[in-house]
Amino acid sequence: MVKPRNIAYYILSVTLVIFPFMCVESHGAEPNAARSSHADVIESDINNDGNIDGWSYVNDGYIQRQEIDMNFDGKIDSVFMYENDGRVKEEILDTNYDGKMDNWRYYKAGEVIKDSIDSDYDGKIDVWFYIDRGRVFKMEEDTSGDGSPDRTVNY
Ligand SMILES: [Ca+2]
Ligand SMILES: [Ca+2]
Ligand SMILES: [Ca+2]
Ligand SMILES: [Ca+2]
Repeated sequence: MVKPRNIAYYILSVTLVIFPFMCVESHGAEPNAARSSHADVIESDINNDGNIDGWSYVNDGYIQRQEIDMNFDGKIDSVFMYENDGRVKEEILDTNYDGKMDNWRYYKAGEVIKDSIDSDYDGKIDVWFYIDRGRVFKMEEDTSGDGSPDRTVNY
């Protein structure tokens, strides 16, 4: 069972890993690339091993989507979608790096409002957290394994 306090850990872990990438990108990308007026992909080699591990999809000067191979195993494990103001809109993560996404986070005005997790990595979401201003107020859980929630906890 996933406990609510894990949320803080998840958010922290992502916040920590995303910043190095943003820094690398600002060094690696051409200065005008982010301001191009057409859809574009900026590739980044985050760990400088010669293999591309980050892709930023830019449209009309805005980064709309980033796909990152955080553990450099050749498989994308983190996808970030952005609002036009640069704030994250949605995150999709493969937290155990098994090649299957297992964590979907939705943001509103820069804050996570829903976190859907496949906690046993069987391909089906089994825990849903609902969050308001950093606080989990509801958890839903699929205890029967059919992919839809059958237990609700309000906090
Ligand atoms: Ca690399
Ligand atoms: Ca990976
Ligand atoms: Ca996974
Ligand atoms: Ca599951």
